[in-house]
Amino acid sequence: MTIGTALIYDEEMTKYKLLWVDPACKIEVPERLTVSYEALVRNALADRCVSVPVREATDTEILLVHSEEYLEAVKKTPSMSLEDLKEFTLQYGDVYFHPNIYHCAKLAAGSALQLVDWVMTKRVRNGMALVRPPGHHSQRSAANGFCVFNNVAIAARYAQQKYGVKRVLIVDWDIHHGQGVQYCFEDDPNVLYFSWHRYEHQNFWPQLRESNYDSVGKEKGAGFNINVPWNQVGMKNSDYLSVFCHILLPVAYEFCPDLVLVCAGFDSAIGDPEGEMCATPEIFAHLTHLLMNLAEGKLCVVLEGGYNLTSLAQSVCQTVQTLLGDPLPQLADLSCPYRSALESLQCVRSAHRQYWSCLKHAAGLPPAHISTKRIKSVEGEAKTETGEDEKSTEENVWPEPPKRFSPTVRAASVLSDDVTCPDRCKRLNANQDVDPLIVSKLKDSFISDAGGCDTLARVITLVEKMVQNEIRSGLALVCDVTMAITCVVQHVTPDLNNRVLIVYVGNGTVPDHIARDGKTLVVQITSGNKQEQKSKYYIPVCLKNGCSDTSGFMHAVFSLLLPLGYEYNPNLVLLVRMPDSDVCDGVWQHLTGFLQSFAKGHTLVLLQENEKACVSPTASILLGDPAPPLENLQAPNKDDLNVMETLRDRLQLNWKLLQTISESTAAAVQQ
Ligand code: XS6
Ligand code: ZN
Repeated sequence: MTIGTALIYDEEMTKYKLLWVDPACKIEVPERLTVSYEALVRNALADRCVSVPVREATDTEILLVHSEEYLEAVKKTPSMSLEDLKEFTLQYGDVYFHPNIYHCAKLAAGSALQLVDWVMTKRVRNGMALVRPPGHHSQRSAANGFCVFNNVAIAARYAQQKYGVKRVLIVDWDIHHGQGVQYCFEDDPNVLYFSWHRYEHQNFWPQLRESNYDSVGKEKGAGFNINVPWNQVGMKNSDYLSVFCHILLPVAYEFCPDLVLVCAGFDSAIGDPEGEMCATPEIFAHLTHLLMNLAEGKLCVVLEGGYNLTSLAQSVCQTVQTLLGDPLPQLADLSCPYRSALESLQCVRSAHRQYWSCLKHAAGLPPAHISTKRIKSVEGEAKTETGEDEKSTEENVWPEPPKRFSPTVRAASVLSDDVTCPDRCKRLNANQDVDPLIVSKLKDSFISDAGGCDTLARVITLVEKMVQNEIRSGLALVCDVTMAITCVVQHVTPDLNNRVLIVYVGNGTVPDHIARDGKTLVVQITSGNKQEQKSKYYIPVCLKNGCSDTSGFMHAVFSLLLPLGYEYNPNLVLLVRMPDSDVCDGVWQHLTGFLQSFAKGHTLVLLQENEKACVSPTASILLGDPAPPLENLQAPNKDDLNVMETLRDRLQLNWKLLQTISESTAAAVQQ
């Protein structure tokens, strides 16, 4: 199993800067790199990474994406005078040249290639490259938007060529549209490019018609370019998560990439003067985590923008810490996505529904007012692009992300001696590890049968240690799952702050008092015909062909379970698997992985005693190993889609993250 996270950084890339006055370029400073790296060192994250040296990209590699004329032109810049550099710069938009930028641009592209090399040859599982200049705006024959060579585009082509990688997913979470990446791959069905970006109906830089949602790719590449335009500033965590749950993740899983590259700009974070968005640095921990089980964990993150040095450094740390496998931060108080965000979401889903079976059922476009036409900004309303524009004086302040504490034990198990489980998963033994008080309490309230009691006592001990943050996650084989659930919930919920999310896979009945106690959210995925109970806290998802239906199951995970889990924000996740569930191991592993997003990774998996075969696959995910790829996701069954849509219709009044259409459309549909 490949472990380890690469970190690529070299001070040399701080050794160029703007040499003249240009308001458009003054934010792109060397300190962007130094503060990011220093924060990684200060937080003891750099030390935990494998430090991989940079190298220069060769001409041949640069020519994978750029023209010879352009490369030759850039090659001349190191010997240019200041005046010549200024003039050379003038032919491009929002970029500057410096005698050392060519060298740095070769190192930046080379860093992305080093990362690909180390990940593809399994010397590390994943990694991040801190580079300058950024890449995603640069085009075949043009520098643009601080970018000289298109680092990530070159890396994608290189991976295809050198390693025979077939499908590459590029996720561009920078707040600008990486039009350079789009142009490079728009007719290529083997590279799926996803970008969200500040757009404001084409009033925000680079003000391109082709950054809108209806640029879906060309010819064979139709459907493989996904643009999510943000038409308002101030987007927050719930808007970003909503796009991941309802667009990116289902499509990415259907695409099934062999490698994932991230154009990781952090100008999409709060405090950034360019993006003016409100998502907190912690969101990048989640975005990273949600991508970490694609392509068997092969994830290469490459820095793009990010201009608020505080927010940038915090966001970089959140990303790297997640790559390293630390528990995720909780995202409290996720509010309703903005109406404007929902409109964009709806437009994108509608534009892509003919290309992706996971979006087949998506609604059409919202009412006419969301046109693709540029909406001329009224003076004073939209911000002017003069550089020294009147910025709102209101300071953007946010708390520093809390430290992400890692329990010393990553995963523990309660198993009988005959069941095998990876050694890295700590076994809780009956004698040494159990508090006698717990045993006697259990005896009083629950059971007479001594054998079951011993196991339950160990389970409660495990839960207690999870609550105390001594153990991150756990798994237990129990003879009576229902009894175990009841014990765990009763043990944990007297503390009023505790919320438990129960994910119940398979048929069987969740004890009624739990399904309606209002402190526990139960999501049951099953083949049985569960009565709709019209409850906010008991949500049965009944799949016609049961849990063995991979596509239907994953659809339920993306469109229901993830949004619900994020909004509920539990302190403990109980994942229960019934013997008859028929869920296949791969799907089960991805589910287990996704649930680590919640409750700081405190997941307890309960398996019925005869489910021994899935102990090892489960433990492996709890230990942080990547899940195997899920190939061939088909369109979910039509009846199932209906069931899930009906559920969503009912629940979205209470659970706002389930919404995928804007209010105006919802109103129109109801009429
Ligand atoms: C200054 C306007 C500057 C140029 C933006 C270049 C964006 C580079 C970037 N108020 N406009 N790309 O971060 O991701
Ligand atoms: Zn940017």
